[in-house]
Amino acid sequence: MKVMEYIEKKIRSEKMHMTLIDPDDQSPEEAARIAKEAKNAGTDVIMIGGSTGITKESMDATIKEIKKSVNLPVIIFPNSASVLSPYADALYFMSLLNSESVEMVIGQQVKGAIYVKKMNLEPLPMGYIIVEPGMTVGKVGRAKLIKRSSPQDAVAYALAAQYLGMKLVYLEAGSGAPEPVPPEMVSMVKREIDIPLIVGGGIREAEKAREIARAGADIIVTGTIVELVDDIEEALGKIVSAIKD
Ligand code: 1GP
Repeated sequence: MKVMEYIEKKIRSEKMHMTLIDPDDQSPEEAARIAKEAKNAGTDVIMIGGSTGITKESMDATIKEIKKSVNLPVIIFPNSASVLSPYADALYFMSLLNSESVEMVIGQQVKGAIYVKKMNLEPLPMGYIIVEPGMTVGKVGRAKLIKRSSPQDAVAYALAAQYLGMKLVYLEAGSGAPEPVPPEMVSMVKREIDIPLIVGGGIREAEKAREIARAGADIIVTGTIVELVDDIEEALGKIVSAIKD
């Protein structure tokens, strides 16, 4: 089954959880161990990416090792066209819609397109929208951050993504954000769009995850949490059960 089909089918009956692993933060073997524990905790997809420092070598090696140990779909969450890997199942073919840099909106996509074709990667067209505080990705991506107090701006970007034919919208507060995207913003966006809504950045507690899922996120992404706890399976398990409740 194609990854997009898997996502569309799954969110008809439940909320999804995706685990983001930065290939730059640990060895490929360690990444595979994290992926395995995340799978045991009930995560549905492994996303691979990060804002800085990633090489194609670490991307390839990490994905290969993860694919050896878990049979979950692996999606590349790229920060540029130079980190694509043929070992993944799919990649977010994403545009940072609220960036001031044309390179982030369409430049890297043009550079990467032919490689996506050659590597036979499934592209998942996604509109990426960065909300305050934005953290590193907000800076690196030169985002004109959506204000936390202006959910209507997030709605406008999300609708534009849908009308451009994108299949997913991702509201991002930035990895390690002190607070996730406000639930009121999530619910306003969800009310107006018909495509699946992904929310990530700053989600470390089960209660917050539940609140955001209830507000209307179809997919919750967590990354940093796995670096903060000793027992990944237990910590992620709580988040996953909270959103799938
Ligand atoms: C970053 O949304 C993801 O793109 C994950 O954020 O690391 O804060 O969980 P965290």
